Amino acid sequence: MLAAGTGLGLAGCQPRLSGLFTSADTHPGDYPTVQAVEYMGRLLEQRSGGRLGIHVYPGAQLGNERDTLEITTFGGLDFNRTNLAPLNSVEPMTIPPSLPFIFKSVDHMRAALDGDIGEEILESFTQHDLIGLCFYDSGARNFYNTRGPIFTPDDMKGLKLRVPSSDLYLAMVNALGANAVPMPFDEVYQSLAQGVIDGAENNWPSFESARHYEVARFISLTNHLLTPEVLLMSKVSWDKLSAADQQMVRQAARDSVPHMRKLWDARVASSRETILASGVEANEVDTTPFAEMMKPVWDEFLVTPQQRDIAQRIVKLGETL
Ligand code: GTR
Repeated sequence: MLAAGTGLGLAGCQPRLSGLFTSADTHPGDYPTVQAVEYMGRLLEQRSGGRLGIHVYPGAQLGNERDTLEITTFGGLDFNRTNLAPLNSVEPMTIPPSLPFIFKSVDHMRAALDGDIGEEILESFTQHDLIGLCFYDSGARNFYNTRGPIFTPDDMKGLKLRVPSSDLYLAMVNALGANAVPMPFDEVYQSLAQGVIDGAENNWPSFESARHYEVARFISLTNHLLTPEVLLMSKVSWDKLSAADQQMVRQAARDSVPHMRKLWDARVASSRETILASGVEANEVDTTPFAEMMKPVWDEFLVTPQQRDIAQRIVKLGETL
């Protein structure tokens, strides 16, 4: 009944059972995003009397986020958990929550995405044949590298820093004086180890679980981005569901968010501890000059009135917190 039979011949893809949705994630099986979608699958199983469930393919085994997004768009995958960054070039409404320094804190990010702002962004995916179901936390991203601590933008000059495939990230890193190198997430460890790049930027759990910290021994706490994760469903799969099942899917996704946040907060703490215990040098950063340098980047990427409206509302909401 679901997208069964869309047979793409994906390597490693098990035969699709009726009622068992497929989902892709770039992270390993114990990562909070994977665990959250599996939890959602268990909710669906309970609520549908065993009729519906989700099989998550973790560890980028079905491809990097750009590839799996494309597969999801034409129905070869039912669900996809990705970051908003690879969607920046697809949907302009993903730009505001991806802007450097737009969120003051995790609470600010959660408040924005739990309300109307989040709903409007999720809605914007429909025109791309994707159903936006919910946002998950991705914490704050920091720069890390193999060379030395970053205290000021000057310290970034000439560093080759990996960014996800997003023009916004590229512009951000280049504006700070480093050389941005777009690259899929699963290639970063090797590129760091081989010296192809000097560093990257990510949250504590990704820095830890992808083992980047084993090579990049300096992390500078710039907290420059809190770009969230998103759970998307293929519209092809969605359209095959009854209205009642669509509602059940939406609700199960929503109900997985508080669970994810608990897992997330615990994972941030444990990843941070593992990294610091391994001797990685972490330094605090006065982010004022970094944020200043992002003004032209905001102007360049906030193009439409809708984008500017969302960005303004996010900033305003931050002032009330
Ligand atoms: C992580 C995110 C992944 C991926 C990765 C990246 O924080 O959870 O989905 O986008 O960053 O930088 O490519």
